[in-house]
Amino acid sequence: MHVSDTHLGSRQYMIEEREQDFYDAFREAMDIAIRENVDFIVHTGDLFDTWSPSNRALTEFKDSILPIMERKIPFFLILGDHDRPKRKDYPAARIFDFAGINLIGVDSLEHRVIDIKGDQVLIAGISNLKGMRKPELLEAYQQADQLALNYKNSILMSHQAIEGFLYDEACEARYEELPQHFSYLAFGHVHDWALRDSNYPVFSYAGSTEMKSTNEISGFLKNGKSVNIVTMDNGEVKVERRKLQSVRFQYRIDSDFSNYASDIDAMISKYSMDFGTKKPVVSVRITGEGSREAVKEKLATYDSIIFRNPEFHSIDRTVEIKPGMEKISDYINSYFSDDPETAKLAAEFYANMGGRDANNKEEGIKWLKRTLGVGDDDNQ
Ligand SMILES: [Mn+2]
Repeated sequence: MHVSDTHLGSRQYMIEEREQDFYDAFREAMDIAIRENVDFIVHTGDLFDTWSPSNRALTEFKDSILPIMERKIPFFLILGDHDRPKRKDYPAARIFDFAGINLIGVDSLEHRVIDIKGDQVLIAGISNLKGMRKPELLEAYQQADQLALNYKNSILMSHQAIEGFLYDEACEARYEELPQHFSYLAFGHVHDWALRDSNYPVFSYAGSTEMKSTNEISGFLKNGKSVNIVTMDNGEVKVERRKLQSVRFQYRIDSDFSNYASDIDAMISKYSMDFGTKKPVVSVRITGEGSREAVKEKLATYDSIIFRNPEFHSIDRTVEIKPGMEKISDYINSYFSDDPETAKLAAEFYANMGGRDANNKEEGIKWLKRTLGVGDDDNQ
């Protein structure tokens, strides 16, 4: 089974129930592994939502893997960008080594060879490498490809953005740069499920098991959330999805003051069969002029739906929105996601350089020197 981006400990929208949802989805994934009688599990990163998960997240993880441990199902894991430790701490997942959680590829490419019913299977993994470590990544891919030459059945685990699956600015490698000799490329990082099985090797983003952002809603409505059940036979790979039933239904309504109520009713009649046992969470964005209080009162009348605080916009503005990346600070925060202090510094530096035009380099550097208390004084 290939599972990814479980983000245990995440609490979307600061709604209490949204923390439990991530635990439920992970537990369901582990149940599927047992039901499907899988030989082993690969998890391609972002197991936890942060590098320093809460005791609750650690406990939920432990409880969910106990049945896996009892059945001695091997569990291989790499780190994502969310759970890679900051500075010199240990990865949280390493606490569970005694339970058979095999964290590999933390600092460089690592591999294991396991025997499945007399067949040798190569499992290679490299944890998330971002930004300036990009050349290392391509080297690791080449190194991995050499290893794969010796095995008929092989899997590479990696947690990166590959061109064609996310907007280009965020991508760390091109599809053509991926190793060619593996049977299956198990990827994490992109939260929407994706599969390329028309050519060799078979490539897949298993996708997240719950929604981390409203940008995942359209992918969820189309494909649902799932894990991959992968069959390998003499290098032949077949991928089947198993949909997760516990995922909380979400929807996003973009409307105006006169139509929002009918849009909500249309959503209910179209999707109520898909709501499942959990109350759906609905985000509402309203453009134009009208009574905001009346909208809030109306939303409060729906007992069976959790509405987030509605978003109001007085003028309709069209901007190109990339997933989770509306502002330059989103790019900066994403790049330094494990180091909020540096992210803040970088954002301020950018602002002091004159922002988008960046024509005020001198001012920016002066500001930086002043802030860090280093270098020359202003006269030089
Ligand atoms: Mn993720």
